[in-house]
Amino acid sequence: MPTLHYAPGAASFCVHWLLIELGVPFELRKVDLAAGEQRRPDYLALNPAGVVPTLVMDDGEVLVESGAILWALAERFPDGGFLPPPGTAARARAMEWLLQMVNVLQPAFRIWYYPHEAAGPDAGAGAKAEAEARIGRCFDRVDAHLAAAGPFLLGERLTVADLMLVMLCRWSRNLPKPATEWPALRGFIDRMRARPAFTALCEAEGLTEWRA
Ligand SMILES: N[C@@H](CCC(=O)N[C@@H](CS)C(=O)NCC(=O)O)C(=O)O
Repeated sequence: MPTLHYAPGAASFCVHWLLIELGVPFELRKVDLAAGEQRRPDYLALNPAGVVPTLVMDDGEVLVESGAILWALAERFPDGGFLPPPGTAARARAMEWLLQMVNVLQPAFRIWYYPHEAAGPDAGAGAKAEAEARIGRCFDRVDAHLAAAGPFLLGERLTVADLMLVMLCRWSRNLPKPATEWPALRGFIDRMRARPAFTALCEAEGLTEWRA
């Protein structure tokens, strides 16, 4: 069965969630990021970037990058319905939202949590402020979209892009203005957190904050 290398609440969160939603049997292997296990040679052999998630499939195929893994799993298990049919405009829209999340929001969070990486030890405060503003502008756009065309990013259809969005909203819980302060985003988050798979996910990862 597939093995997910994960850390609680990290970028592996959305992949773990999808595996639970799909009802696919899988194994979990925890990577202790604080202890630097992601930089051990055996882990780097799987994921040279030294980050989670890594998903090792039954056939030995190794998948990295959370957005790409979500897409691959949704394709491999199409009955789960987490992507519109191939070749449709809706599927292109799902890719568009997923890439926006991964290209715009996710890097801004990396800068907010690790500002010294982007700006060096002396300019961290400026980088953090800029990242926070960028996250806020992105939440403005997503909130307006959900208010006009929700309840999910693709309207009535839940897709892997929604799982990615919830994970990133969760990461905003320590920001001065977390995602839950945007009204349409709040409604979306509450609907997503009410899913039994979300509760199972938090239990499995030992997460007590930001529950339904
Ligand atoms: N774009 C990557 C980001 C992966 C990533 O940065 N994961 C973080 C945890 S959220 C990590 O493993 N950090 C460990 C490190 O940087 O040493 C993905 O979505 O898979």
